[in-house]
Amino acid sequence: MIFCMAMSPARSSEKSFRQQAVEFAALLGGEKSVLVGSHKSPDGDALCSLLAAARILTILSSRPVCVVDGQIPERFNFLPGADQIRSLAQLTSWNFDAVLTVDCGSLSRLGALADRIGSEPLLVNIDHHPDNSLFGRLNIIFPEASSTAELLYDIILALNVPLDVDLATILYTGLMTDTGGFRYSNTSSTAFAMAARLVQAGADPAILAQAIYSNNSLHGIKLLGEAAHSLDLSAGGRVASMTVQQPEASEELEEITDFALTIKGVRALALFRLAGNTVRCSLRARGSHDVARIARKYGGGGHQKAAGFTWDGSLEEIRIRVLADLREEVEEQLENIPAAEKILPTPPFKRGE
Ligand SMILES: [Mn+2]
Repeated sequence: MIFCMAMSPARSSEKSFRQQAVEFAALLGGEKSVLVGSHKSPDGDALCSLLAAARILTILSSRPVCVVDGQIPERFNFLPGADQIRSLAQLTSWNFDAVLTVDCGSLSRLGALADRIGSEPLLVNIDHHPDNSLFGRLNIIFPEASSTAELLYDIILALNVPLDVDLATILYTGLMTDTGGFRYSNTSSTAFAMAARLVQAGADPAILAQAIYSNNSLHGIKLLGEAAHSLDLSAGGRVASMTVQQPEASEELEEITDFALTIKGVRALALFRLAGNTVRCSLRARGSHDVARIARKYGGGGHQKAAGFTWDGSLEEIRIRVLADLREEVEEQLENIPAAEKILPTPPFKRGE
């Protein structure tokens, strides 16, 4: 017997999407100077969406300038065009006909760019965050898309933009990073169909996976050692905590925090980073547990599954208090854990920030 899964029609062939793609080209194409921005502290999808959008705009005869607030993680430097991404301080003048934002759910997520961009009359917003605040004149928002890179890929197909090796490499990297290397729950059949087409066009899955996932710094691995050494489980193995001495936050520390959450049975985690006289606490949760609530209690904030706060007091005091809060959180919801999550060490679902 042959089973055949019905595939939904490609977004790029849907009439309403094609109309949005045509409007995108009409608003931003034709020799315009366009600022392309994304959320601060950009991740893979944000960077790849910036670079893909810039290429589309160049083909539409416009002059894109990519700008972000925050450091570009070193591992993304290999992406074609990454050296063209500017910081706000590097902009010598502000003279744009239009603004495009990609992978950014709200104006405030733009960081230092928000003040300047908020007042731009011709603003186009392309994103897949479900809570996007529709701040553009044209908003191309599809929460069911795996990544913003997927939406740019669909625009490329709808507008018949040629897919060369560089563009395929950029789009594949955006898709791969936002699906956690094709592991998160946004890894749809559409995402795989897109990946197949990009590989056909020249993207190299092995080289790109290596560039992103097997490119750790010595510092990062030593930090992992320090963090792992301090690992401690409580609440019957459902809460993990780690402590490191690091003056600066880093991408490596974020990854270590996510990695420790994959310990079998762990539902929530706290990382305490000692920086001088202050303690920076990062909280993570799996499933429906909510750590933002706990972060807010101490003057911080964040998302349900990833939050944090800064504490100007003793490590021991805040450690005891936070571990008690986390214990309460995981015990309250003990009955609601899906059977599969009890046995599978799945990482938390993350849609690019
Ligand atoms: Mn994203």
